[in-house]
Amino acid sequence: ACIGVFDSGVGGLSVLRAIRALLPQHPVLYLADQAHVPYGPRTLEEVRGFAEGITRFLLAQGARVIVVACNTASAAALHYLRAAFPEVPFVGMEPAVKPAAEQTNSGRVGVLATPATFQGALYASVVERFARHVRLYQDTCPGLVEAIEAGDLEGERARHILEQALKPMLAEGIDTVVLGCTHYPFVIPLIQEIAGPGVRVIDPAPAVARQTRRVLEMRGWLAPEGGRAPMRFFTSGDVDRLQAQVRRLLGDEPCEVEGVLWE
Ligand code: DGN
Repeated sequence: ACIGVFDSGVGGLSVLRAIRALLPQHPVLYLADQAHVPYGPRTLEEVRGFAEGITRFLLAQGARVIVVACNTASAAALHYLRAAFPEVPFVGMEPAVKPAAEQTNSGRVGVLATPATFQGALYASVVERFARHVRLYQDTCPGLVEAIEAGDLEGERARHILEQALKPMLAEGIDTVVLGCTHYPFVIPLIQEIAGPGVRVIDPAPAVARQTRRVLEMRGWLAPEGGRAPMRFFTSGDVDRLQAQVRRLLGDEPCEVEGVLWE
């Protein structure tokens, strides 16, 4: 079965990378909604509208499972998508507070995500579940998604944003950082450098890939292992730009990008 993956931009490539490592035999469609990036500051209704149009497009292209590889879109639209497309299995993102709560020694955990993710009901339910076990420190890292979209993975801009976000949390004694935005795994080296070797950084992508595998298995859609199925990339923005971004972020995977518009 073909797996459809989408994000506002290149963040979902961190999830795609993990899906590719676990399920190389499954074809993948990846859509970056770069005409509308960043999603973080938008209203929930707006993001819901984008997510619905993208899902329709990916299904029309042959996707059977949809991975919402964006915390913001998951927070805004996952319930809505499941109701709108009841026959389609969706895999979504949620800030990985659970593994953080299990692993922290200091009981203090930093969470980096977009404003929309922090405002959503999904995050509120996570906080409620774990508030008794851990103290959570939040930051929205304004500008970091844009910096990563621009390819700034270790420059001054990204470093400054991350220092502003992490220093106050580190002063409070966090020993674990949860990446609640799929763009952020691309700056893990920088986060680790600022936070120091004693701080654990949690990238949820491998868990999302395992969940995707479970969903395929449950439906009887898991393809036998062997071979590498093709991938197709789409953007609502600039085709050459996404092509260069995929090359830079994913390395050796061959990649052809197509432009796309949807209702
Ligand atoms: N990559 C996205 C997320 O995980 O929240 C969205 C980032 C954005 O568009 N602001």
